[in-house]
Amino acid sequence: SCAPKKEPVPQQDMDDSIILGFSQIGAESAWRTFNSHSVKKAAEDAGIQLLFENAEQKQAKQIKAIRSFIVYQVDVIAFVPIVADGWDNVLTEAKDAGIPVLVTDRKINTSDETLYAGFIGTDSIREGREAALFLQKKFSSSERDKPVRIVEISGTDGASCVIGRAEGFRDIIDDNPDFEIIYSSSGDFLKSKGYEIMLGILDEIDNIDVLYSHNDGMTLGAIEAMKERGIRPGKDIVIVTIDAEQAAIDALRKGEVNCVIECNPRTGPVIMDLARKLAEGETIPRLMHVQEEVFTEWDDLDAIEPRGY
Ligand code: GZL
Repeated sequence: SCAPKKEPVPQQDMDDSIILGFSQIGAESAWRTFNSHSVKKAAEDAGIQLLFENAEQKQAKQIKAIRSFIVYQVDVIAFVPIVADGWDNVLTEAKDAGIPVLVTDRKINTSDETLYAGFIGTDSIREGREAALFLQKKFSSSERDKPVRIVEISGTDGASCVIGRAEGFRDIIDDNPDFEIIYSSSGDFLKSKGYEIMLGILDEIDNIDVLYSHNDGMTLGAIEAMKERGIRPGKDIVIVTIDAEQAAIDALRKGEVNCVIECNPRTGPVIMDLARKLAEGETIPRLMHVQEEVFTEWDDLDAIEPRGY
C-alpha cells in the first residue's frame, strides 16, 4: 500500500515557516547522497524552508555557507563538519547573531560548548569497536602461529568519524596480540582511492589477512583491485566495511565481504524535529546517536530490508 500523498504546504504557510540553513559536505559516497536526500525530503515533509549548500569537500565553502545563512538571518543552522577542527570563529558569529546551531553526522572539537545546541549522528567509536569484535569472533577458532595481519583504508583525515572508527577499532585490537595493523592509509571515503590504495598494498605487502575499510565506497574499489590481482575478496582477505549501502549488502550475500556495519544516513526527520524545537526556543539533547545494526556473514541475509542507498 502506498503512503497517503502529502498535501503540498500552501505558500502562505511557507512564508511563516521555519528557515533552516544546511551545509552539506559534498557527494563523496552513496551514503552522503542519501543523507542529503533524507534532509531535503524531511524538510519538504515538515514544511520547513531549506537553504541547502553543498561544499564540494571544502571546509572553506562550509564556512562561507554558514556566513551566508547568518546574513540571511535563518532561524536555525545545521551542518555536517567535514573535519572536526576549525569551527569556533564562524560558530561564534552565529552565536553572536542569536542563531542556534545543530551539528549533524560528524562531530566538532571546540573549547566552547555553547557554540552549538546539540549533535545528532552516528557513534563512530562504537562502529570501530564492532569491526574489531567481529574479527575477534571470525579468527577465534583459528590456531595461528602468527598474528592476523590487518590493513586499514581510512576515510577523510581529520573527520570525527575517521578518528572514532580508528580509535574504537584500536581500543580492542591493540590489546590483542593475535592481531596487528600492518598498514593504514586514507582513501578520503572515495571508491577510486580505495581501488588505488588496495592495488598499491597488494603490490607492496604480502600475506594480508584482513581489510578494515571505513566506508563501503572504498571497499568496493578495493574489491575491484583484489579481483584484478586474482585475490578472492571475503575469502583470501576477510573484509569489514562500514555504511551498509545496498552494494555492500549484495557483496555480503555473495561472500565477497564478511561484515557490514551500518552507519545510518536517515537523519532528515530527526534533524527537522530538532530544528523546529530550536526555532521555538526549546532546548534539545546535547548528544543523540542514531540506531545502527551490524550485519555479518553468519546472519540471515535474506532478512535484510532493501537499503535505499
Ligand atoms: C559517517 C559519514 C561518512 C560515511 C561515508 O558518519 O560522515 O561520510 O561513512 C561518508 O560514506 O562519505
